[in-house]
Amino acid sequence: MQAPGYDLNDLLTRILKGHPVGKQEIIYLLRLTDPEKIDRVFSAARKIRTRHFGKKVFLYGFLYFSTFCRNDCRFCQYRQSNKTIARYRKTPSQIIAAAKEMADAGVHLIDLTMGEDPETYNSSESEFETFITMLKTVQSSIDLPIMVSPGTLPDNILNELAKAGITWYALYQETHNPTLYKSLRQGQSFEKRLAKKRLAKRLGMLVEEGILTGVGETFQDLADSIIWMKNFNVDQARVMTFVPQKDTPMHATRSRTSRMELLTIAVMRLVLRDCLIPASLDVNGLSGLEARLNAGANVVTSIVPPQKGLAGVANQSLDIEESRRTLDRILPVARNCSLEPATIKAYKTWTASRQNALAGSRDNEDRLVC
Ligand code: SAM
Ligand code: MD0
Ligand code: SF4
Repeated sequence: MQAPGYDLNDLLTRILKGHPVGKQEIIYLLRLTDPEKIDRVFSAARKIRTRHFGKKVFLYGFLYFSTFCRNDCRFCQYRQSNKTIARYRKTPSQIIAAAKEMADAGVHLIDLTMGEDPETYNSSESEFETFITMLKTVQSSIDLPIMVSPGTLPDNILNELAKAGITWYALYQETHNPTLYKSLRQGQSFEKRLAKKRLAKRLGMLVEEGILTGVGETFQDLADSIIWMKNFNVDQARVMTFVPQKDTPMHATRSRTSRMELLTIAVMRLVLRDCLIPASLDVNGLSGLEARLNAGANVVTSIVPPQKGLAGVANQSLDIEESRRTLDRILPVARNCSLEPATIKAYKTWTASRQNALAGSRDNEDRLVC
């Protein structure tokens, strides 16, 4: 179906005044192709970012500590059927050393990510205890908020993480179209993945949602995802361009520029407003950072220290050993976009007030139910 036409200036003026953005309007914005019009969308997105975050940008250190995985996502190089890739599992002391190094360099958060490592997922519950002990040790050695991206943890383990004070749970749906999801995350339940996010939120954790572009989604699918994120009230909303991986079922998929990712970042900013939105270094490395920040992102993610044998996700090695995913290289780019790193205190204040608001709305819901 053809989306209705709108007057772009009128639409952006209404959005800047705080009017909610409807699905057809989202689709209209996502379909824009005229570079001059797209620039106007980016400019409106930056205005909304400035309203909520001023000139401050947040910086996330990324630590992919085990690249073993029991799953078979068709888009991912770490899928278990890929026997050609070199994998690693970092020891707790290696993880702590890398986390400390990034904390000392000045990041605001450490994102601890793993595949659904069979050593943790397919054995007894005590293996999750090893994972939790590692998290607690990192927590006590760095005094920064922690994000975990460990896949679909059992409910009781998620509960333990919340009790331990882990701030963020990241679990990306990739798409909110159940049919497309089924073809991407083969053999994994769409509903179960959503339910984990609901549980994390009920437990008081902040939740990051994420989608991919270039995997066969329609404009309608992208709009549905953005609306899903709005209704869920996600705390951080990510979009990344799919990077085709050799030796995977999607290796021959046409590789895309980041145009759709950039426009989606901007539209997310217009719709989700005070949500955190990452500019990931994982897709196009340092050279893709400026465009993502200028589209309205306010967090730089996938900052990885060199010489530790650590990998990225969408790109296994891009810019890591060349020390191009470090603060020394990132901050000049951010400053070029008129952005300055926030203080650690400002980041902690943001996460704490978001968690307090979440607790407040939960109390209200409980009262309504009673
Ligand atoms: N194993 C955990 C999971 O899947 O939830 C944690 C890893 S998760 C942070 C990896 C994310 O990177 C995926 O959810 C997907 O959004 C993204 N990703 C994976 N392969 C990609 C690719 N080839 N191109 C772009 N993004 C990719
Ligand atoms: C990133 N490579 O920030 C990481 C990853 C996982 N929470 C994040 C996709 O781009
Ligand atoms: Fe495993 Fe995560 Fe990759 Fe899927 S996206 S194959 S769950 S590491």
